[in-house]
Amino acid sequence: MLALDMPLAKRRSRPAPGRDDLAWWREARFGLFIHWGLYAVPAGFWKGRPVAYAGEWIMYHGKIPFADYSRLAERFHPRHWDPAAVVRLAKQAGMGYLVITAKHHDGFAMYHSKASRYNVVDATPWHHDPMVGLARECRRQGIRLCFYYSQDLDWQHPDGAWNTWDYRKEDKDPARYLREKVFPQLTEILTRYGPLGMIWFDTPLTLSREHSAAIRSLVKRLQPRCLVSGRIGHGLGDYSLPRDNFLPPGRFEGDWETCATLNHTWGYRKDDHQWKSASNLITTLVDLASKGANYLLNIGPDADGRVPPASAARLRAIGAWLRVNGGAVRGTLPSPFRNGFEWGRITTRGRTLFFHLFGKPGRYFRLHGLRTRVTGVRAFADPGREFPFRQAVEPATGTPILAIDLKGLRWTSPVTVVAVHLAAAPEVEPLTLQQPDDSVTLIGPMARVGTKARKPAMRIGGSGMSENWRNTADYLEWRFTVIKPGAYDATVVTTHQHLEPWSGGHTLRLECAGRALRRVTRRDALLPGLRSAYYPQIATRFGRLEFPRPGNYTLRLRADRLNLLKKNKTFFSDGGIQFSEIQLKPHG
Ligand code: FHN
Repeated sequence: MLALDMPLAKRRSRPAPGRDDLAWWREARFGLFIHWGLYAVPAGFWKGRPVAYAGEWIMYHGKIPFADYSRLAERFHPRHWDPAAVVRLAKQAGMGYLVITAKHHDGFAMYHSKASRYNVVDATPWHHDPMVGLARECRRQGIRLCFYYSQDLDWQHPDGAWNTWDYRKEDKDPARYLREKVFPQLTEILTRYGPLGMIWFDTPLTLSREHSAAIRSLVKRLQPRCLVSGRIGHGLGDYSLPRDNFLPPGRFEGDWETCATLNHTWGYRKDDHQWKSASNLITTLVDLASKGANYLLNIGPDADGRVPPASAARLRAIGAWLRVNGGAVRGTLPSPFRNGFEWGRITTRGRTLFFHLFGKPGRYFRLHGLRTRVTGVRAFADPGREFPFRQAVEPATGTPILAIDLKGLRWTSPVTVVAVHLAAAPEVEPLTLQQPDDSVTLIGPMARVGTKARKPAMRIGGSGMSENWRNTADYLEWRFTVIKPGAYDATVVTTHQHLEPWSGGHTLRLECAGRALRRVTRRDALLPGLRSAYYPQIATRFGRLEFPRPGNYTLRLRADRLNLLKKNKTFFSDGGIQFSEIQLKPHG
């Protein structure tokens, strides 16, 4: 079964817009995604049988003829759709923008389109354009309205991509599809509903660069300040998107947004009850903010227009947390450190660092690597409560250490924030440092990519993972600081998108401190943690390294033999190693 989960627009290849058009979006950090369409009627089942994968893909995975699928419109009469309540929910959740499907891959317009009668007003007994009320409520309640528009995949139009069960692939003419449907419909949504925050394009699979460029310029001509999502393709978006539900190993560079589900589907499925917990969602929001990414979190209303109560409850729980802690998330900059921490994450605002503690801390909290002078430490939720602190330099390695006495901190689950005020903008040690829990974690974004060939083919992609590791001449190399000498166990962590095959069986060599450890990557363990849900973090134990004295070390990870099986190749993965990190932990 094909599982399409669209990646990238890897890095923004165009300069940031002159005016800061992204300012509102960066400030918001958190938005509501709404997948709503005809697919909510079958809700994941066709002729009584479940059709696997996300609900909005039912037409594709069931290979349902357009003649049959389109009849779902006759049953679309969402009596409970309440745009005021939907926008209120987004506000209660603490979100700053809302992105709703104006047209998804099934080709059905969820607004009154003149360009195609296959739309919610002309084709359903409801005869109602939900976007009119939604736009009005967004204006009234103060939230940015944005439209999702599937510009490439379209299973209704004969020239749209990927419906090859109704229409012959050879007959498809993408230019005609753009001319007859995409351009007219984009013109409609950009001229009828007032100023839009963005058009959220998706799945750029078959359109050429020229096509994507033409789509972009149409948007900018009609609404110059309207943003264009990274999935317009060909690096033409105003910001980047990793794959769905992706959490990066370290900080992103540039502007990013991770879109994510609350359960495992985007469009409503009546059998998907696997809800993420509110704690998981709050922690994920913080994780992404600390890495410089927005979080676009999805709801899939049912065919009656009701938001699943489990979704609403979770969004309200996030909102309750944000009402206290929103100032440490919204409008913040990412952590000055490129890596995350076992204990939590950091966000930044001017001269203040916000330490987001993911678990109840011990009395003495320590942080390695902050060079800037600290002027005060307070509980974010209770600024009257100050905590004593001390800054020192570890003599053997010169590592700056901040120690805070957190006695009296009221820790509230799932994340408690401590504000650390600085005398100047934060400055941190550039090398990877051993952490106070004695671990050292080496992530892709902090590696140097080297090669014995003329030029490395491998790279660390914009989302922080290794890409195109297809040549044994290429390697990854880190410099890092060890404070406590001794024996350490080395683990190499690789990953894969959970619906795609894992690429293992590569013979890797880890060279460090005069030792070489050679292993074949295999599943020795699956590491717990947020990222494992969609990108299982697969640990291969490599054995022991000795660090005889404190100081800086170099570790090189090279491949002696690459196991590049064709069957591991997918639409989005080159079939090679997807390197996540190396962990060094005290032996035993
Ligand atoms: O195929 C779509 C999918 O249905 C959904 O809309 C997601 C949201 O990011 N985008 C595509 C897959 O990545």
